[in-house]
Amino acid sequence: MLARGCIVKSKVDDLAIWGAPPAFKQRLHVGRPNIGNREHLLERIGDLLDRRWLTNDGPFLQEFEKRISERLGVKHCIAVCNATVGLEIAIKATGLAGEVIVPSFTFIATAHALQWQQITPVFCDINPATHNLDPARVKDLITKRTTGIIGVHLWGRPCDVEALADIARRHKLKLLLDAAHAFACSHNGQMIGSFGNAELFSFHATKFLNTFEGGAVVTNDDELARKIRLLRNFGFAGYDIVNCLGTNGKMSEVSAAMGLTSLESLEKFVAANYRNYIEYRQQLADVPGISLLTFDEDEKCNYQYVVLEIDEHAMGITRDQLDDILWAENILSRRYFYPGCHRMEPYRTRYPQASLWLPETERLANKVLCLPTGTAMGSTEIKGICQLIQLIACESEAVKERMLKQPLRHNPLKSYFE
Ligand code: T4K
Repeated sequence: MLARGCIVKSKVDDLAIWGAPPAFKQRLHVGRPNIGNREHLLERIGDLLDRRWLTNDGPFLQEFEKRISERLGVKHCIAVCNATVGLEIAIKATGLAGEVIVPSFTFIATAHALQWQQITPVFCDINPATHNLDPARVKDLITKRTTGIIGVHLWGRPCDVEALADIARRHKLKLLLDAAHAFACSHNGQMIGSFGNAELFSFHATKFLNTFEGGAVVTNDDELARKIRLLRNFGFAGYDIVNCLGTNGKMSEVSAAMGLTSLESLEKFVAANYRNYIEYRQQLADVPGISLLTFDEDEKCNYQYVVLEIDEHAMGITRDQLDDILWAENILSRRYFYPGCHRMEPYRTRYPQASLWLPETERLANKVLCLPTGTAMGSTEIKGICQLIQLIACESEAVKERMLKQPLRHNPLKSYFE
């Protein structure tokens, strides 16, 4: 259902941050789930209840894994309960230990999956043009304790897999790719999923294709796939044989049913995201201080994130001021991935100097703002959001001055639930 009904604002006094009614009655979320065909989902749920087979390598899970492998052209897909556990399993299966090089400009799960296993995440700076790991900086961070690199395809845009693979090969390191954002995206015509030793997708509710909670590890390596399957199921190698330390990383049948239903609508979800992206791009093109992250249209892409970079000098107000103003209007923009993993615990305490070697991460974490997209968003909402941003940019001097004088009315804790 679309969140119709937008109050058009034409002057600074109309802004909800000073107490006027918000532009949107219903809150607009960055991570509003896409829902496929309900009847198909409910039919599948009926089937699994009739079968009384709810989890543990059930028929829906097997079908889901097969569909993903075929779609991506990768030999093995091992579906998991969420991408964080999938990453932990992939890390263990590839034998990572000691130190692993990761970006700090990513969701905290990338770093936590390492630290959870007492492996040190070594934070590396990014290339500001791509928002992804800078291979030149990766090289500088390799020590005797380094065993691997985890690249992240942030926003679904591929990281420099060739350069990272080259470094990994030369230094005998493993390469994992956190592809949580990159399902159904390609790089040089090849689907993301068969790069590095293994890649990892998230199918969390907020991802453009969801299984409620869920994820998948994909690889072309037979032996690695065998290990990952073992680790996903407590280490069971047979009916009552456990021969290694495993965990419970299984995806349930109801999640796989949602996954199969979501896959049926994948093209529709991508089309909605693409339409939204084009509308934002057109309507924000001339706003001073705002640049919209673009995608390579020659590649396959899911367009699931609408990412702005705010230049506060050109726009006249800061990213955080814009974020506060939008929230008051019921537009729940997100400062992903502020402030960077290195400024979150336990890393902030352990590596208090990290910001010194992460200048680009620091800069970007203070500039990025994500806007709502997905099938819950239509032209009316996007037009309303863009008109507001245009108004704020045009009147930035007045807005800034008034923000200094007048305390904010809305809840600064930014809860989703009123
Ligand atoms: N690697 C990377 C690079 C990742 O980005 C992620 C996850 C992972 C690894 C780990 O994947 P998983 O283990 O989660 O499979 C959200 C997601 O929870 C997280 O999966 C995702 N990345 C991250 C980028 O976004 P939060 O903390 O921002 O979620 P939350 O609860 O604030 O929700 C976001 C927005 O979506 C809110 O406005 C509320 C709305 N929402 C959320 C849910 C769950 C809905 O409208 N409906 C819903 O059902 O992390």
